[in-house]
Amino acid sequence: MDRIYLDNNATTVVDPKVKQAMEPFWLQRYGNPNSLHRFGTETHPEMGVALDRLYAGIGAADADDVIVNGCATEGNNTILKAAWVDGILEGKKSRIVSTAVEHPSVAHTLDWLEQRGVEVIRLQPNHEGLITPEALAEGFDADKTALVSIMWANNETGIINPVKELAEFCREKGVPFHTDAVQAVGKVPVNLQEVGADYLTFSAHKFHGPKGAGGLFVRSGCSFTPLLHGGEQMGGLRAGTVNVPFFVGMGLAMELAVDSLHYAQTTMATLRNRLEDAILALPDTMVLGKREHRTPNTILASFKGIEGEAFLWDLNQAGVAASTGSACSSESLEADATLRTMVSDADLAHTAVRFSLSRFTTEEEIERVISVVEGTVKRLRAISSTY
Ligand code: C6P
Repeated sequence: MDRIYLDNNATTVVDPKVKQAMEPFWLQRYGNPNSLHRFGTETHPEMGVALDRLYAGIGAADADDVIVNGCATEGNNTILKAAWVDGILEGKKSRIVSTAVEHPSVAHTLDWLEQRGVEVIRLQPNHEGLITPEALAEGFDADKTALVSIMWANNETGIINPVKELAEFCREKGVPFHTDAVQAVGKVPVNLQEVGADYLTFSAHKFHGPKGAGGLFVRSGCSFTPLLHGGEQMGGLRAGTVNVPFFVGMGLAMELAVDSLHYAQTTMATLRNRLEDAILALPDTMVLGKREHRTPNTILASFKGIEGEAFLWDLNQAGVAASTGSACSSESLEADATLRTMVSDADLAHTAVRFSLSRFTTEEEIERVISVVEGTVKRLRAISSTY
């Protein structure tokens, strides 16, 4: 039985073209790019191409910085801690404004900063799961705020925030704006010429690149304090020997993701909708967030009377991989943050399952998942004590 992978918000398969592009940098061209001999310098052309692809992929201008790093968790930590160092420790500001539904790499960093005296405001999404400019504006104090950090698209629901308007609001107030765009790249256009974010994070393994590679955009003229000090790599903005194969792979993965945007928003969305319609055709089910507000690959569905973990177990037995929410909280039995915020019924929040597609998901796979889901729901409800 072939396995079916519908957990692409956790990570994605590496595109074979990406794997191939990384290949020469393991055994042949393994030099340190900072070395002056040929082993080092022969890595430069592909690294240059990769960087160009990253700039083009997110619409960064030449004067901006795109810092290649280890993952989005690193990018998010870097920016939040830089805001603490630059804006807060120096006594100019006291506050970071974010949301109650950020990924743990933002949420737990904010908790850590809070324990060190930073005032953290966590905005609640509205009934549609969106963080609106009105919610941001309410009680906003530009004099106190060192940074606003609001995710572009939520990893659990796929809900897309109005980042253009949020960034504009911050620009008008003169407060820097960061967005975690991990779940946006390759699913919606991410163009920093149009969206005036000052900082943006992304992660290669969410768009068919390698795990352990990410990027941090810093707009020209915005203040920046590196997290890692040491060598002069990345122009001194992120010390540490550059991981050349991952760098090259991420660049190509970005280009392929952007080239596939139309496919993602049409064919992939159609497959997602087919699965979603089949789920909603079952009694007592719901999907969080309006379709038009979501990334084209994500469904967070609730099945009354069925524990999310039990559902996943059964799906797994049938060869289907999904998740109950974000992969890094999957060992916790607590309903996750996004769900607790959006669903008032605690029982319903425990029944959620996330299905996330990729551009490699096929129609046959979706048809098989539908029949597995239908069978699983019937069986688990028959033995449920709450249904
Ligand atoms: N979310 C999920 O199952 P890393 O792994 O550091 O490259 O990415 C972290 C990260 C940051 N922001 C968002 C919005 C994310 O979705 C993730 C990764 C996965 O939802 C794994 S926990």
